[in-house]
Amino acid sequence: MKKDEILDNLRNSIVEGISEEAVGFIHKAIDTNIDSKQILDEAIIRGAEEVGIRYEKGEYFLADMLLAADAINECMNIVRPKLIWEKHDTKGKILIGTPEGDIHDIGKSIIIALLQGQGFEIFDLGVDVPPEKFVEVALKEDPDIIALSGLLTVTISKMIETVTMLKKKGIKAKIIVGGGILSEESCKYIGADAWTKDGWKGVKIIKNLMGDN
Ligand code: B12
Repeated sequence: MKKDEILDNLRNSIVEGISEEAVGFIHKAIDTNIDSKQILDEAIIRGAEEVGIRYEKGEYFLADMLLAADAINECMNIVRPKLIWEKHDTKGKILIGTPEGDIHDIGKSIIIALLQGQGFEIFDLGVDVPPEKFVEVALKEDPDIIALSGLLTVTISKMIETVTMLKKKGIKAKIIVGGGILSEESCKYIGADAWTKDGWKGVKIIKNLMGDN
């Protein structure tokens, strides 16, 4: 099977939510020496985007999205260790989570994998995280960056609450927010230092925030 064919099959099995098939193709992709960045960009991220399009068109329902999410997460578990390119000293500590009320975590697991691949140490608080939890762990771990991921419009108000509380407690870490609902304007309202709706761009921004160009 040609490389393009393997990536197409992988993407399709993700979109169809057939986990065993997706796992089979991801192993095939790795055995064929397809670059892990290419697997992530052309099959996993594009597959996740296609699921979103189908949902928005009314062709997919919640059950379809959950099956696709399972397939994506299984693929991420396999590809994540392959994304670790640099195994030297940690580039910095990042505390990440999806704020309270929001359970979307596909984008978050992708950005975590990208950041770990670049040598960052990650503290993942998971999903549905109350502002108090961000504060508690930020005080304990003293991260360089605090990253909030969110996909629901209502999450913006939780991001505002979280950032306000972090600043009130004197936490000096730079704050980045990420996810499809964000914009320059919402970033300003939230009080974050940066925003993005693109994983690779997010890595670049975080490196800039750390002063590492
Ligand atoms: C999959 C999905 C689900 C799955 C989530 C599974 C999971 N484990 O995550 C399930 C089925 C659970 C779900 C539930 C719901 N969903 Co939903 N879901 C989606 C869907 C189809 C895809 C999201 C996704 O994973 N995209 C792919 C990833 C790769 O993209 P991403 O998250 O944007 O991440 C990228 C970047 O943004 C960036 N990034 C992400 N986070 C971060 C963080 C940082 C710090 C950085 C730097 C970068 C970064 O990196 C990633 C890679 O490039 C979207 C539609 C869409 N087009 O987005 C709807 C969508 C987000 N869901 C929506 C809704 C309404 C819901 C529900 C309320 C539905 C319901 N009626 O119950 C519930 C809410 C549950 C809850 N409380 O959170 C709406 C939100 C509308 C809104 N504006 O508020 C959307 C937009 C669909 C729609 N058009 O209506 N959903």
